[in-house]
Amino acid sequence: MGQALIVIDVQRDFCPGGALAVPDGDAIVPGINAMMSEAEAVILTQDWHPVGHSSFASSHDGKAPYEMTDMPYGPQVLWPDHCVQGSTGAQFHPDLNVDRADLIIRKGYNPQIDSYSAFFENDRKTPTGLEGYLRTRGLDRLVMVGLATDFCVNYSAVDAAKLGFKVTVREQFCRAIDLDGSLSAAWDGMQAAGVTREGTDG
Ligand code: VGL
Ligand code: ZN
Repeated sequence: MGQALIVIDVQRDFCPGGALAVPDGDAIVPGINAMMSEAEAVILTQDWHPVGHSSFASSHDGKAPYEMTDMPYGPQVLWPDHCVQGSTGAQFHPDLNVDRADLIIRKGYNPQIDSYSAFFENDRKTPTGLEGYLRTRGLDRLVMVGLATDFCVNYSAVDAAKLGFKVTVREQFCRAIDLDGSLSAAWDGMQAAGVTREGTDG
């Protein structure tokens, strides 16, 4: 059985200068490239929203970015418009070694449902197909890195652990948004789900 490196959403819009910039988001790129050269399998995720996506504050009258709304599937943070399909901001960071990827999985393309996790949309039940890909390739150990620690990395890691994969998050190759304590809540949730946190010394 094998190990896969899963690189979450290392895209221009999540890096400094982007529409939903994660502080220092680009600092992780060289280290991720180095990990890729050692990895058995490399999978990239790409946040990929249609224009007018329901997770955008601009799609809701009177709402500002980072406010909450109630979606049919539960509470949802509203974001600045970001990672619009085909836009420059949706591109991978220009220094990321995308040539090494075996699979690029896009998510968030359903206009009505956001998708933080690489495995399930935010309704927690619509699958992306990644689980089947990993299982048919026999990849049962997952190392996760990328953006943002407290949203897409967190949701992906927790879902993977719940599905029975052995999951490690490499903290120094992730960066967080950290809205209202979301980062510490994310680590608590990941640890409760059985995700291994590898810190700055790991
Ligand atoms: C993400 C917010 C909205 C992420 C994606 O990649 O963590 N966060 N869309
Ligand atoms: Zn998004």
